[in-house]
Amino acid sequence: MGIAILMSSWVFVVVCLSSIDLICTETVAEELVTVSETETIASSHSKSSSCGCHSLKRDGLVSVDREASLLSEQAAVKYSKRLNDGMEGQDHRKDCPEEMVLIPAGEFLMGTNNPGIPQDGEGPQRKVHVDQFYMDVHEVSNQDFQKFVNATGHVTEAEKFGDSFVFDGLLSEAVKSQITQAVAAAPWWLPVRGADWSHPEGPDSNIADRMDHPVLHVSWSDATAYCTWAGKRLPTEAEWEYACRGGLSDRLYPWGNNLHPKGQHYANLWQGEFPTYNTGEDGYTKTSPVMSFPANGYGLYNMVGNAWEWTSDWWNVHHTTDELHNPKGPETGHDRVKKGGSYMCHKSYCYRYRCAARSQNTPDSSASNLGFRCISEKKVDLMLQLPEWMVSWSSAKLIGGFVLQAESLHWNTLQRSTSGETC
Ligand SMILES: [Ca+2]
Ligand SMILES: [Ca+2]
Repeated sequence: MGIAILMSSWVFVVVCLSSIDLICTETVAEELVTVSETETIASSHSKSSSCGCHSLKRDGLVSVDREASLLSEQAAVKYSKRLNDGMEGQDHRKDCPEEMVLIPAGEFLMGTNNPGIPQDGEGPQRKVHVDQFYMDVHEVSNQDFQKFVNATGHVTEAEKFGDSFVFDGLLSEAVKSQITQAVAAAPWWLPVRGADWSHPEGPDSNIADRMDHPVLHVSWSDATAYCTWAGKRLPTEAEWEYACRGGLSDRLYPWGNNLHPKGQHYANLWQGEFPTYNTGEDGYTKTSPVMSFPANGYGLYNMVGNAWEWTSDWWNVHHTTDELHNPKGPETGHDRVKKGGSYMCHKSYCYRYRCAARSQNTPDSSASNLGFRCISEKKVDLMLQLPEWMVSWSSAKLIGGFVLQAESLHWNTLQRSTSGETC
């Protein structure tokens, strides 16, 4: 399927904040526009948007001056797992263990009665009971996903379609010069041919120096295939949010209500002005290692920030206030729920790095800020902890083949689109 056909059918719901923090939502059809050599993407954006988005200006690469870069590098060390755990100087490969942690059964207040973004369906607050489960302590890393691909031969949807969305601030000039289309309502998202999980910024990029960072450019179907292969599954939104809260009640973030306790960063977010200037004050202008920053009360890292995380629920903004046990969301839908926000989230634009916050994408969407983690009823470590040579290619291929066959039926019926969250 050609990229042009795909682009013309994509629908975007853009949520944005004006300069006075007025939140508005606009649904825009056929949002990909052709960019001529003389027309800037910013100008095409301003023509098509009337929800305050016009105040956002795109002026090329995110600029990080030298002084800011040095401060960012120092912060990256400060918020590394090794320093947090007093492990400085130890084997770097142990920074990213493939572990799960028990999330005990309990009840919690899901959602909020003081929504930061009401139209996302953050409220009303309701009591939910959740059975115990085990959860990956960190987002699935590139290293984890590499093992999956090696064992199964899985081809991601981004690879099948031949493109994925990348934040323009991450792209090389060589890649940007070949792009002729942009998302009018969110011009910092560019469809990049050849962008996929192992080439996050397009064909001239790789993941060699970030194997312990979250895997990106994975669709909901890719995430489901990975979890199935690992003997796990995606969390429901209720399970994810319960785990995010880390045993705390009715708090904004996994660690409490203060975004910067004692002046410290607890998550990889965006500091500066979105989308033009990221100071990297927290150490990272892109993704960070999956076990950077302090873990929450359950031992989970980066539940908010770093990479968005897919859940198994279909998207819906209307919720019952009845007490529910292990809710699984609507039975059908168009989009899947994602949680936690990413390194691109800033309060002025995307105040979604809260446990109650939520957003959505169609299941076949992929982007440079969207990943996942898995859960299971039983602790599963064996498969992923086996040395690669012990994972029989033939047996794993059979397992992977089954998954791929099942998923291919789903893929054939889907149109790729980016809807909802655009940050
Ligand atoms: Ca950051
Ligand atoms: Ca995350």
